[in-house]
Amino acid sequence: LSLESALRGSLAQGKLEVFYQPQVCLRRMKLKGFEALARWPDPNEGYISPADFIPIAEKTGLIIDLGTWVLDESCRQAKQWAQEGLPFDYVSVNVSPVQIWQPNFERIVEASLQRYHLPPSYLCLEITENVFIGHDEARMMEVLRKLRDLGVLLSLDDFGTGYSSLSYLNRLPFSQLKIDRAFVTGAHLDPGKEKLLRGMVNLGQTLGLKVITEGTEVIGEISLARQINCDGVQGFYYSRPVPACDIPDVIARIN
Ligand code: G
Ligand code: G
Ligand code: MN
Ligand code: NA
Repeated sequence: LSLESALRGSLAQGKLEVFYQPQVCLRRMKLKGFEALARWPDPNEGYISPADFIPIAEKTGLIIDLGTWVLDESCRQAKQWAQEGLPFDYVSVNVSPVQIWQPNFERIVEASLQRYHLPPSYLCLEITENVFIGHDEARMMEVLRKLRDLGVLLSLDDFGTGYSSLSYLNRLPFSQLKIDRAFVTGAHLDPGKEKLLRGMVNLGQTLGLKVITEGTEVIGEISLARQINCDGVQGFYYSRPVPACDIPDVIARIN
């Protein structure tokens, strides 16, 4: 059985899961939101990493169905948490470049929001900056506008590693910037790295974006993020990605 058909089978049989990783506001010491991350349970290996199956899903087109499912399940879960009164602002869902360039992608997003009567501000879409490769800014602007008009938040993911252009950062309707963990890991131990991170945070905030660091794993990185006034941190220090049922405990530990 190829990995692709096994993945397709698991998706069809409802065997995929979504884990959630908190993002924390250091200024208020409160939970801000969660990133939704796909998980593929394997009877022998525990979980197969999305780093292994997302690229296959993208190559085969399966990412369309898989991504639609993750989005829908995340909206369902966000609505449930909101109804239970959990203190959070949004759930962030990764959107593959393959998904965003589908015609009418915004209809798919709208359908999930409506299915669960989820207010759109509870949903954030994480778009990796590589989404721009091979497309012009005008087309990108059109797609992002349609999504923004729904009322969802847009986050630029993996900032600094891909096809970065500071000119689009200034014009496209993102509300959040996620600094890739390559710039965060060990930044408290390396003055050059620290300056770069500080500069990236200032740049994002000057452009009116909320800035989140990824891969914030040890206390030194947390302290630095606080010192340079980052809007939020995500990483193993506060929590690994966990199943939805563990989230109330994680919040109780953070807030
Ligand atoms: O959760 P983890 O760190 O193992 O994820 C590895 C990679 O897989 C990350 O780059 C993450 O963005 C990506 N990924 C995880 N879940 C999804 C998903 O639902 N959709 C897309 N497009 N990427 C995902
Ligand atoms: O590319 P994306 O930003 O979607 O990546 C999310 C991935 O980062 C997930 O696979 C998640 O498991 C991983 N991740 C989250 N926090 C940490 C961390 O503190 N350290 C490391 N090494 N990886 C992390
Ligand atoms: Mn992401
Ligand atoms: Na990233």
